[in-house]
Amino acid sequence: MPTRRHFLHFSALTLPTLSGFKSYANSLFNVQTPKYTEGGNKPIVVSTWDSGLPVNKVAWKVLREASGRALDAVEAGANSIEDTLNCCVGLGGNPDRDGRVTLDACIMDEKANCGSVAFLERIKHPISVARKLMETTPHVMLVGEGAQKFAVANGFALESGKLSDDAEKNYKKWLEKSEYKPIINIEQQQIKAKKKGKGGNGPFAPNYFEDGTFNHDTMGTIAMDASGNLSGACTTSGMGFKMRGRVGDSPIIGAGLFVDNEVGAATSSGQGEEVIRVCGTHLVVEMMRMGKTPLEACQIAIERIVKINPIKAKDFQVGFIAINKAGEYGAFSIHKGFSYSVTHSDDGGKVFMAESYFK
Ligand code: SD4
Repeated sequence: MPTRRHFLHFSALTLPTLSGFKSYANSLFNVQTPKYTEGGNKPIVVSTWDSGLPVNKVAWKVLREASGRALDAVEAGANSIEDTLNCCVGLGGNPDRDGRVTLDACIMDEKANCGSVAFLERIKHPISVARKLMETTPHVMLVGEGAQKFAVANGFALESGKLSDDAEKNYKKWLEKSEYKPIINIEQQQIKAKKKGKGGNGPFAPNYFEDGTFNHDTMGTIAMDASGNLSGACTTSGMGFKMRGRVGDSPIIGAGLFVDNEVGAATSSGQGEEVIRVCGTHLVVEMMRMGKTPLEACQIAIERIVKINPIKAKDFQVGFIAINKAGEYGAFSIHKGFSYSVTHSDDGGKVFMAESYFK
């Protein structure tokens, strides 16, 4: 069962409720677990979540051309979801606890060029700002006001900062229960608050939304083009109702995204703090360098996270996806429910359910 909320951008037009959205999503996509990875897929694009399927579709238009570049493909894919209304990517996403949407994104190409923006406000396409930074400056990362200034100086429009209707509604609902003051050892209290949807409205961000789904849904996209070159992009509004200024793994090279053109690429979604702790996607790629398949490499990285605190891991989600130079792909998550989208032909792609540590 996909548990994603990205489909709100479809539901805004056609579906009034989350349950309606879920059954709509199920009827659209054949969610399944692959028995094995398939080799030799080139070009290929893989994205986090079932909402990655339309993202892949956009990326595929670039990749299916002999001269199509993976970097252009992942940027176009990221732009497409940044343009849609959804909870977790782009300016329509859920705000921080101060009611402001702050965006994180990064991009990396086959030559280890990388660009990243974090805590960026009122700019529609953070992934393109990250690419601009990568291609026109000696820097890798810009944050906050400086990132916004750079974006505007490079022709990106400064948007109004007004919340989307969905985000406004979600924020008001969150405010009803929010506790703004930091609580020491809140994680322990969250573990005790086992009841899904109840725990976590502390100083950081709720682990779960009211409907019981995990609070995160970043778009990570990794691709290999017809020339065999790899690139990746990761874009998000981060965890909903996060502390102001909080930055997750998504804009951090080696955490939310890593590409090594000799080996493979990986990206992540989930509770960023836990991914940062183990340099998650760098770990996945290094495991592939040592000969592990993408699936095995993702599993090893998840096990590394769980091992740090197996009790705490029961209450947060992290998922990794990876591809290697042979065109194999794989994914693994801590909990059930992490879907991912794979496209390597004109057939429209497929959604798979990742295997998970907790069954
Ligand atoms: C974060 N990893 O900000 C990102 C968010 C994510 O789903 O996946 N959100 O920690």
